[in-house]
Amino acid sequence: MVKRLIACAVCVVLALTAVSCTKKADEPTEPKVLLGFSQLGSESAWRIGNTKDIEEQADRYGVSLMLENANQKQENQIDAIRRFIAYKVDVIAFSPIVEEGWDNVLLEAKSAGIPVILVDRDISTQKVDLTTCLIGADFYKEGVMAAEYLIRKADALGLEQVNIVEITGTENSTPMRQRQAGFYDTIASDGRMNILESIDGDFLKSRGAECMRYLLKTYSDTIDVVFSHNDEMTLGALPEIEKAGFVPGKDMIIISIDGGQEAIDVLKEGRINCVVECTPKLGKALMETVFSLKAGESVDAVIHPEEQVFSDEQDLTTLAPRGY
Ligand code: GZL
Repeated sequence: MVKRLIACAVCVVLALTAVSCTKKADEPTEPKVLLGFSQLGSESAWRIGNTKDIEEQADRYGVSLMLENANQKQENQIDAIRRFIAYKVDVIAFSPIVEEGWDNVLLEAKSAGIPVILVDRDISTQKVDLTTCLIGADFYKEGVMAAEYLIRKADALGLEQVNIVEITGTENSTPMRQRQAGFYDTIASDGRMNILESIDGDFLKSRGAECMRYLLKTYSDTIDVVFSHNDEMTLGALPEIEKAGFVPGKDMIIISIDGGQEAIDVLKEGRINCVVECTPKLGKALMETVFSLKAGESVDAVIHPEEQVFSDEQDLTTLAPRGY
């Protein structure tokens, strides 16, 4: 009797093992993909939203993510990329804090045969094929859309002279260079437009406040427009404008870029006039590109997300929550 029981138990174990082996053999096994991502920092709601989206999409797509935060230092990004190379990740992605200074480490990645995806921002190099593609906004177009809004606003108000102060993002970064170029190129043929001064706010709220204090002290009520390269700096500037006795959105036209919830809220309050959207939600496109590269497929050189403009020309009451 005991022998029969043992024989039955052995048959059951063998059957289960066979099923599990067969099951494993049949299961479609997605290739495990290891992505090394160097995030430049946590300087803004946009950046924090970008990091969150990349983590969520990696989880959703089953991508193993090694994410390192460089805390606004290029040398930390370079070190992280070298660690990813040593770790032999399948793909490297990073958001370069500035455009220059990447040739050596990207040549090392190329020698190691690891494809590199640029996320959000671009690099400037004389070398060819250091990166596979760029997934990020068309910053030049964002600058154009900001200027086009200002021209419409100046027309609507019948302004004959428009004095502009500009608070720029991180010097030598792609968004700073291209937002400024798009804005300047678009106002160049409009004789009313005059840039009083452009000053670097480094995409930081605290620097936005400092820059605005200096600009108010220097130009006071001659300022007609504040063009700020991101919401963080705009939100830092607003209290300084109010402390100086001016009504932002009325005494001064305030134009911002990113489109995070806090900026949309002050837009609805009338304290700013225009926010050009720059979506941080690049994670889905990144994961799809990672899988394409892993599968040996070709990918587009540049992937730009769709973006829009929010302003006091629209009814924003039904606008969905921004998520960043
Ligand atoms: C734009 C991104 C910029 C945001 C800022 O894609 O690089 O950096 O506009 C962020 O908020 O700091």
